[in-house]
Amino acid sequence: MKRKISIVGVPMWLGQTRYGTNLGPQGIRCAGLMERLKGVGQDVVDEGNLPIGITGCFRQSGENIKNVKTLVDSSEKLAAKVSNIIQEGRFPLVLGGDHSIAMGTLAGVAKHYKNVGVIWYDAHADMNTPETSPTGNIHGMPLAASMGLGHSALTNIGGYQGKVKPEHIVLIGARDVDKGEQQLIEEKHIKMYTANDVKRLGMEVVIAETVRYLSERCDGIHLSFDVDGIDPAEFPGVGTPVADGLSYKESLQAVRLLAAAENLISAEFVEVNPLLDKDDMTARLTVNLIGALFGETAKSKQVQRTDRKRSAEAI
Ligand code: NNH
Ligand code: MN
Ligand code: MN
Ligand code: MN
Repeated sequence: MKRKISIVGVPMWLGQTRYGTNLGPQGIRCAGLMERLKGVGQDVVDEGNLPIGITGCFRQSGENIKNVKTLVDSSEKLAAKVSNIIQEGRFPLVLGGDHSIAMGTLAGVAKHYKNVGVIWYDAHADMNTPETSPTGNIHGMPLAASMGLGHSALTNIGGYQGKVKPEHIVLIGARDVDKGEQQLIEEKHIKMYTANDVKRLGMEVVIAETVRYLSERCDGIHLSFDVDGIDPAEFPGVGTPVADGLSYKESLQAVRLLAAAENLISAEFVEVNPLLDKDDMTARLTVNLIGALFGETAKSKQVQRTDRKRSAEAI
């Protein structure tokens, strides 16, 4: 599908404790993102990184939550940016940064869509509150906050509460879910395909069911893609690796299937940490995933390679 894409990078890392996810947007760009999206004929502009101006390091308040103020400030900026992009009739492609940025993305998207559907592709459920979080890291809380649960500073981002309804969420790839999160998933009947479910059912079935489920209930679908959903053997550049993950191949299949979804309205790719990466593997494969989400196929990649070779020969 042709979409008018606006890229925005969010160099944020204070949603967790390992420096480096702030370098994610640049790592993904340097792995060739623009060239690849243009190569499949997409109208794409790169709006650069959000000026979020992190000055300090970690700060822990009295409560079990870290860096609230910094995260709220940057999320407000991101929410406004994403909302503007949608207002202009364009598709926001947000590059993280850690997963806390999803609070801002969703606050911007949900201004325009009353019933936004969310695909949360992740090893984790990110549904903690300060009461249930084992770490106090906000990147483990954005989905709860977007549902209106947790710290009031987070739930009120964008100036309103309840961006996403629990019945409009589908978790894919989960395999490290904390106790409080598991309770919430059961209590709210949140749809979840664990990494094992995906192995059992096959990704094609999972995505088909997910798109059908969300299309019946929602006016648009947002893809929140945490790259730690993929097995760390293939995606080593992440701060919280969890074994027995989804394969890169399955993930490529997932985004290829989503490329055809007309009601896909926004996407974010988060948690790439270039400092933990091996030979830029994670960044490069993330570009493959984004390319595929916007129409790259095995065939189109082949054509692009040949074209590049020809123009190199011409010089
Ligand atoms: N559940 C843990 C926490 O809340 C880990 C979250 N880490 C993530 N989430 N990377 O995607 O701290
Ligand atoms: Mn996450
Ligand atoms: Mn995760
Ligand atoms: Mn855990």
